[in-house]
Amino acid sequence: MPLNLYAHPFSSYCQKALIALYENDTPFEFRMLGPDDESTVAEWMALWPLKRFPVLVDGDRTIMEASIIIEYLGLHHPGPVRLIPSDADAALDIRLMDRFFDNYVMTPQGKIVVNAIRPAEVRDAYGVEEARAMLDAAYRWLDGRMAGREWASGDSFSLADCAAAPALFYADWSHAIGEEFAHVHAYRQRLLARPSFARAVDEARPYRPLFPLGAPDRD
Ligand SMILES: N[C@@H](CCC(=O)N[C@@H](CS)C(=O)NCC(=O)O)C(=O)O
Repeated sequence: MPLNLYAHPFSSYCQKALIALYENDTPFEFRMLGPDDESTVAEWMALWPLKRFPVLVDGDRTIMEASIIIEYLGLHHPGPVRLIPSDADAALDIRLMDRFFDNYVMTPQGKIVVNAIRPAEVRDAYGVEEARAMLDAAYRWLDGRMAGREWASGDSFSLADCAAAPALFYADWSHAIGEEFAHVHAYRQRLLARPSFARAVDEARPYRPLFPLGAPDRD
């Protein structure tokens, strides 16, 4: 039975999981969550009533949360690219960076985007200011961290980079990474050049008009 991924190509968390699948050429079926796919949407809502995607189904197992999907793939469908090393200490730092990108980059950037699609009377200007401040702090810290590094943790591409790629991609659209953060810009470019993420970005291009803040005319 093939792996089934309930996802949308333009979703940042789905791209995070897709990068892991593409890194290892893992076969799977893409279950599109879109307005024209009502029965797939109904299946997904039954699987995960919290209504968040991606969701991976492997036989009788349902796996939620992009990080856990990547951990699961490493355990049950491993390929040549190990995104989480067996060395526990090295894995700890990778998980820290994964949390960093989810909590301090993806989350505040999502707040800015969600605020833009709310009705004007319930917009949260204060929350958006907080999100922008968090992103600036995250960019500053990451810039120091990335000095002299190729990837977010250790010497090779990992779970942390799967999280970083869509997080920095969309964060730069929502709240531009300052020019002074040269190491973050260089890292974002390296992520864009990684074939697994380049593929995810290409597959999502047709959906750019959906970006609530207006997608810039660049990657
Ligand atoms: N913590 C979840 C977050 C997943 C998430 O928020 N996904 C977004 C799409 S990028 C979503 O489901 N949005 C639907 C909604 O907010 O209603 C993960 O890591 O997978």
